[in-house]
Amino acid sequence: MTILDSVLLSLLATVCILPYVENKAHGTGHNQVLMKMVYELQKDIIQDKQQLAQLNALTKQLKDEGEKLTEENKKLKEKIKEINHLLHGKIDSRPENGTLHRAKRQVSINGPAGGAMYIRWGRTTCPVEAELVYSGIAGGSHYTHTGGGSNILCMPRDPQWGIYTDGFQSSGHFYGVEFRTAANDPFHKTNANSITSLTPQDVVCAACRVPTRSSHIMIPAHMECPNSWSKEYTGYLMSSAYTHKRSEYICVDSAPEVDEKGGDDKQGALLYNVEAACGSLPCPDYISGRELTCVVCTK
Ligand SMILES: [Ca+2]
Repeated sequence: MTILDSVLLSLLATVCILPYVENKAHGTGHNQVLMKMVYELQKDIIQDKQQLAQLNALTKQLKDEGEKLTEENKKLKEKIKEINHLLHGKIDSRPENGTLHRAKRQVSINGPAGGAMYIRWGRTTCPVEAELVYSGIAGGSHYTHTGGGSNILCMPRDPQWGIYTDGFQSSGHFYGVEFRTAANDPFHKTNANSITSLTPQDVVCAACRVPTRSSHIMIPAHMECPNSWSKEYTGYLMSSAYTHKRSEYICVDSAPEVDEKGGDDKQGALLYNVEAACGSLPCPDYISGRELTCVVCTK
């Protein structure tokens, strides 16, 4: 018997049975009324008990479902933790881990990774939208040597040496680059400290990066970029002399700077303007003897 049952029975005794005992002299009719009241109360008690049992069952069901959900939630959290752990493990175990972390760090410092890269020959600065990676002086193979690299490199001014043996032991020699312009010199002298001839000035250079664009192209014989491309700089095509040894063609800025200490004639790699020569080149669109232009574009 529950507490509720006890309370109800006590109430029944107080309200119904005791008055019945006290008043039984009043006759059978009154007795029947009292019995009916007791019957009704018993019916109510039974109904209440049934409802209570239903409520208890429902409460238990809800509790069980709640516990089940908590358990599933816990398992789900553990699974997510496990996946995160695996992902980090995979990234960390990749061989280029160091590069990745450096790239991530770079992204947080300089914005998105990537960006177009080019060398601006003849200048130590980059155009407005580009950032300077480093500036230096051009270097390549001696104009009389048959071997060595044909490309021209932008050399930092402060070399960092590894293990070395002073004196020449190897057959690979590397030189600075000088201008060799002639009467046909097409360059502006606005950045050239009032000199009249670029010969025999050293050629400076700047490594430039455009963080907001990812492609770059040097277009020979053009001074404008295609639609939707951005012009980085225009200039003139230069290379070694045809009587010398081969080197690559580079686009030298139309208003080159001169290096303060670069005015002496020291030979080395030499750069000449490149003139169009008719034949396989489609003339008369190309005109024989004209200095070829160039433009560097990014997108
Ligand atoms: Ca010419």
